[in-house]
Amino acid sequence: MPAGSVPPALADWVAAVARRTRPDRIHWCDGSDAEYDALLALMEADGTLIRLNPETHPGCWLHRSDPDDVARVEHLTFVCTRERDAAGPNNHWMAPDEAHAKMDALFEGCMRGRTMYVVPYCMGPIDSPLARCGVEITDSPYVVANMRIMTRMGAAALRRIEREGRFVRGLHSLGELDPERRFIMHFPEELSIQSYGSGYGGNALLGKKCHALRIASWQAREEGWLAEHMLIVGIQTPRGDTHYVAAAFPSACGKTNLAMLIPPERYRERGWKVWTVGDDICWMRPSEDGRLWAINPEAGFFGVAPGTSAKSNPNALAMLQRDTLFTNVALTDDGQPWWEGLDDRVPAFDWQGRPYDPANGPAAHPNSRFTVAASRCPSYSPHAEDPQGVPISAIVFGGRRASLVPLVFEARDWTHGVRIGASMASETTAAATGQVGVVRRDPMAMKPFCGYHFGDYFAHWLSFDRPGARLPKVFHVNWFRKDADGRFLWPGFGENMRVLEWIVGRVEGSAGAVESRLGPMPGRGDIDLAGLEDCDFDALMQVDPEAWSKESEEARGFVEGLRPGLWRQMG
Ligand code: GTP
Ligand code: SPV
Ligand code: MN
Repeated sequence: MPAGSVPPALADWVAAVARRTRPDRIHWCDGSDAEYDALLALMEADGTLIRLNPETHPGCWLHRSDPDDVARVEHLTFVCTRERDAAGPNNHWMAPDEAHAKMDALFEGCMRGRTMYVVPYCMGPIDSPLARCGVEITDSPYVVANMRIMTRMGAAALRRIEREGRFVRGLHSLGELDPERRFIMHFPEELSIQSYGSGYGGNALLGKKCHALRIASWQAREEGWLAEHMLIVGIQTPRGDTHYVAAAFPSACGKTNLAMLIPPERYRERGWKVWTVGDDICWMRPSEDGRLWAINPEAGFFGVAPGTSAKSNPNALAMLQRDTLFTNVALTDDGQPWWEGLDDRVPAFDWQGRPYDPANGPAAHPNSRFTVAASRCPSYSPHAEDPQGVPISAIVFGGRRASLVPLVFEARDWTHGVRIGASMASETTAAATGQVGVVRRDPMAMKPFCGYHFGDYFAHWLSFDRPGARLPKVFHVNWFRKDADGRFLWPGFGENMRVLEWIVGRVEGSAGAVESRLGPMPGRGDIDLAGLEDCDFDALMQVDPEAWSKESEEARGFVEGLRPGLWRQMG
């Protein structure tokens, strides 16, 4: 037990878990440097981590997952509410009693021979009224090390839990890493999570998707706020005003990249700056001034490695030079991390540790990741840890759509914005197991993360439009439209600044637009295209009326299938 007092409810729960799981030892995490170093040493000794080249990458480590455990598993993820309808058709559901019986059996004796770590953590700045605490019990030191980077973990969180009494209980075990014995269960009515059989990212770092989205979205609905799969970025104009934008893109669809965007030189010369607040999750709450104020509940980035380069995301690359955990990337012959899109070197070993052979597929797993402290990001906002959060001026929805969907358009008002968010669809990516590249409905990028019925979720979004509210403007973007030869029509990455400039201009009332059936859109003269002579703007903005009608009909059918009458309420 740690020095100082532990709330009895926490002590009792830890004791009960230990009786069931039978660990050899219990370690209460304090979050100290010494503890982190000891964990790394332990994992180096048992092969869980490989030290990377200390000259080029000091403090950096590589972890190789079990090859069957490299992504979230949506088909094994359940929301266990008393009433099936509360979870909605958007979630897999299991009755709480049945889920508990199943999980109790799996956890029985599963920590024999292992250490059980008790990880108190805080999602959000430790002194923020918007922040929430949890405790994850896990038998994976890799999970502990990641939680230390991704959350405010240790003694300070424990003190807050002691003060508040309330915390989300997360129980995790690697089990046998057997996909047949793997479940991620959520009990929102009990504020608890149980995860067995995976050590990977969103399945195992329970503060992230399980707590900060699935459980938090449930709490947010009860308490009148929003827990969203969104980045938060500050756009500073040449006049010195900073507008905060929250953007929901599905997994592996560009949140980290947009959050860390470096404006093209022409913009920098004029005084534009971009500040990173968060890259994956946003908690926002209406404040007394009528605006939505947002915090990033995380303290680190668990980002997609492939595609990250000095050209696409120099901020990310800079922070990955030290004190970073890499998962499932490839290795060069001198022990440096490598992935597709980084540079033109040829790696020596692939993500499974085999000598690299292109016949085996990509060298780095397509869902390989880095874990790094947010404070290491060169563009980290000086307001990222403000307890009251930052005020949101614009909400952007976006998906990965090879055809049909134009570069950018604007919602006519909030209710229309909710309809646009609810109508989102996107091609699936390697962030979850299953087929890649299939268009599926992913409203507000929350398909895998909303902890309750989507019909109730959209109604909750609509409820923010009330007297006195000063709601953000809503937009939709698509960086991923392709030409007939399969090439991206839009250069993306830093050049997305041009679209952000238009969005900020619309917020300030200075940018022009043309009306369209989708909503206002930039005309040729409304968006800065200087230097993009090769870019076919008309092709990017073109909307096929018939195909669009079909798409809208599908979205309407989807929304009406959730709760009849809901579509009409959406502007
Ligand atoms: P999660 O962490 O899974 O939630 O993903 P994310 O939304 O943060 O996605 P991320 O920014 O890591 O980007 C995922 C992939 O999309 C990477 O391979 C990027 O290189 C690529 N990508 C990001 N932005 C752009 C863009 O503007 N254009 C194009 N073509 N690709 C992009
Ligand atoms: C995502 O899949 O949206 C991620 C990675 O951000 S994970 O933490 O695995 O959910
Ligand atoms: Mn994500």
